Amino acid sequence: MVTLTIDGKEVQVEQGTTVLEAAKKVNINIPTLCYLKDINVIGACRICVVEVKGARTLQAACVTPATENMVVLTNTAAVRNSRRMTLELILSNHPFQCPTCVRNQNCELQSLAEAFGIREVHYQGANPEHVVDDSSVSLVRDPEKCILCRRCVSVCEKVQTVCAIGPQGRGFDTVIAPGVDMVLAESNCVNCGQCVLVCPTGALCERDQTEQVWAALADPKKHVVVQTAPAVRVAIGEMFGMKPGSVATGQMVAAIRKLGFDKVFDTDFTADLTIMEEGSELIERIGTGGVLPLITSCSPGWVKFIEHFYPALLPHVSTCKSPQQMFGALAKTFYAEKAGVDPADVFSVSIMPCTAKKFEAQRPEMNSSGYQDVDVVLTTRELCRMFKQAGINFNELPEENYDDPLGISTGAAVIFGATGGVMEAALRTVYEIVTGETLASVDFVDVRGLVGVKEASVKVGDLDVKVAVAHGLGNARKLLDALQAGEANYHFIEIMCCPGGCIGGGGQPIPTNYEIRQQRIDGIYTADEAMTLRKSHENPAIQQLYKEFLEKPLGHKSHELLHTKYTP
Ligand code: HC1
Repeated sequence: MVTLTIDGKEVQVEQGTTVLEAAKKVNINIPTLCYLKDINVIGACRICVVEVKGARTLQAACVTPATENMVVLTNTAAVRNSRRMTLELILSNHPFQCPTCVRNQNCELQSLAEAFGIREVHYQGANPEHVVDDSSVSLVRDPEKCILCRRCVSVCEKVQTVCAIGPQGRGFDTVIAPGVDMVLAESNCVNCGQCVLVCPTGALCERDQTEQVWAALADPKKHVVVQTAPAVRVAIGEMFGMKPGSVATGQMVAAIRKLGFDKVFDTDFTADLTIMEEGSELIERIGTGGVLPLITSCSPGWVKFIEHFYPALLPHVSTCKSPQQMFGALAKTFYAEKAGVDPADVFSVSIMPCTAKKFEAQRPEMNSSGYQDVDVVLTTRELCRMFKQAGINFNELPEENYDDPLGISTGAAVIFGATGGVMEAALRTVYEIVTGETLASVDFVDVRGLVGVKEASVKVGDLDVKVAVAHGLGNARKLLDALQAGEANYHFIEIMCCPGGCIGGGGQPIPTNYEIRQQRIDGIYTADEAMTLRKSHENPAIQQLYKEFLEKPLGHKSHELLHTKYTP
């Protein structure tokens, strides 16, 4: 341990702790722009400078280790002037587009400029012209708004191990972009949007498709249906001042209905259906000596990752489409028929915590209804924008319920939104179907939580079913490397692209950090416990769907509508 003094307060920290982290321990907030704990610790932006007694120059707190008897001052005239000058230099090379920027009022640069009272910029930057990269169906990259903090580069490289973007060019011409003059759509970007979540400005954002949805809602010929993903309900309230993890399902349903959708349905319905299909696929593969371990397929960033980086392992991936796409296929077949609507007139919208879902919806495989199964995917952030445009007072809305029958679900479905949830939901069903016995407890806690790779073994009849769960593609890579080396002796693996699972998806409210992810996960299990039914096979609407339409899991119709093949 070392003892130091920060602004007159004595603090004890472990050897190797930075001044920035030591200051946090005594509630002293040092501003930062490039810092991301454990991910981007490069001292590049110089906003976190502090005075250290005995040092000749100001020191960047994020990269300066705390030492014994160190005396640190974080709020002197020299510190404030330096931070102000640095901010002015950044702003001198930044477009003044705040009112029209997607991150207006949620921008770290804007907040600091405000806090430091910057009313004028005394420097003239080079302001080179850069082209906006809008080639991706999920993400938009605007290099002029980039402050070169490299957070996006580090997340893409260290957390996701995708390395789709990096610094290109030199000096004022430096841009963060895919290499060799590629645009995002041509790169190996998996569309996860983790870069968007850490971008301090509006240099990276989702592709906004709200206008397409407004147009469909205004078209009297269109029958507009919407599905909402499990993870949206525990995050959306944050954009209206609620605590992270608040379960705002009923208010969200009411607000969506106010926008004018004809039906408000739930992705959770098809999450239950996924468990019926994927659980049956697991049982079949175990019983017939099929390819094991079976790996989940519902996270589209993850699917693109395995297609790019481990194509030889694709036979392990479940043939099940994701719940989003199962819903899309059913909306324009089963539902359209039931509602007496021409499927050509059904406009199917989904609300997702995920930017990669935009990519998934337009994959050529995803049109088994004869149309594009899901027409538009909006992120949580885009939906909130629509609420705000419509003047909806979210917090004051009385709760409403989803429409029937595609709005009926169980607790097993809502936990899809947290890492380990798909696995837990599958175990609840597979156990009871295989053994014919009722589970004493439905809570498989070993697969819950934010540990990167989790393992468990569950006795199902005579078999010890071995499972593993990874979230974040860096953790997925560890499991895949083990699988390739013949060291992954599992029956079933769940992989979610984003850290924490979908609750940490790239379309979620900003900020999304470690603590907020944990709070949203807590919200997911609160929502699970509040459900009357907590096992997918007990969902009466799913039982009815099989009776009326699909016949049986893995049956002919299921294969036509609910399963797919991914190709390298
Ligand atoms: Fe997800 Fe899924 S859990 S992938 O994270 O399987 O996005 O929430 O909707 O499709 O159900 C996302 C979330 C989501 C699908 C489900």
